[in-house]
Amino acid sequence: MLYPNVEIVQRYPGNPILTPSDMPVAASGIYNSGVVRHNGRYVMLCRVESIDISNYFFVATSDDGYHFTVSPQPIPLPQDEAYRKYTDEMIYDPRITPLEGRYYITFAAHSSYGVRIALMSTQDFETFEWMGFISEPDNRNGVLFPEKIEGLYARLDRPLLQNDQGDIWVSYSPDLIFWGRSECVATHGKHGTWHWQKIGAGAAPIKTDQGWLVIFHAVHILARYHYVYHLGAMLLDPENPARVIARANAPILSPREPYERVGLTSNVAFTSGAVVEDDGEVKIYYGGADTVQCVATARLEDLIRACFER
Ligand code: M1P
Repeated sequence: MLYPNVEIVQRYPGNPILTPSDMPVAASGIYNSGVVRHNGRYVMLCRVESIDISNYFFVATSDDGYHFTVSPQPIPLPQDEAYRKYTDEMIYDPRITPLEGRYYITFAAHSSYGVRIALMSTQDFETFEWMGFISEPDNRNGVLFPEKIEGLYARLDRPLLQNDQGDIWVSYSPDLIFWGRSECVATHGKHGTWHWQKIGAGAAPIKTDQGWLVIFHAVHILARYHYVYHLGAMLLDPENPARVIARANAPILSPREPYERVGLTSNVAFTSGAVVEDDGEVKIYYGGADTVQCVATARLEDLIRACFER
């Protein structure tokens, strides 16, 4: 099928908005960061990889959503053995969900046991409450919905299948710690499609009058094991998010610019943050090539239309 040559997602001309040289430490990458609006400002929780391949989360703030100032120190994380046991290899891809007056941060915690979803929360991005690991291995791309659904907290995540494939699932919880009633929401595509290998949820689902808008990443394989990470969009039933109402057939953004194509991992656009403005503009924050932080904008109504029309 041929799609009209119309881009509904516009890259910010000043991309990338943060690069390793903006970091207060010697970094090889700053990307896949979570972003929310807090007290009238934009707050980003940056995924930072230092030159010795250690991972940190730094807070960065902005008045306009494009120009960010990074705090000099990473946020404090637990130091005890119980935390280190499941995080000693990597922590990454923080996603932030505003929920009941707090901000809940889910992230991937990697160790020799595999990758799990970890949870912490904050009210002010100065002090953080560690809440625990909320999945078994192998699961990541976890993100909470911003409100309870049918009386339960809800999250999207991505359990890994064999051969590094994966689908988006939903689970429910009475207390954010114990999760169950899991159901598959959306599957990766057939061989040869742009979402052929795996898909994973991005920023916290956005509530719209058409359902929950989920901006996700989807991976296809080029040649022999060269992954290409695209961004896609889908709408989920407001009361039963296991039901997909509509899903864009084509990516809403694919690696094209040099900062998306060339970096530590080539051809990656990966989102974990989005902010909806009062006028209906959506700022989509995404990592470029596992190296730099980028932002693009779209109209909320265009993203919804893309789910139905593309
Ligand atoms: O290297 C590209 C991406 O690979 C992983 O994505 P997924 O969770 O879909 O497997 C993550 O490690 C992500 O951080 C990274 O950008």
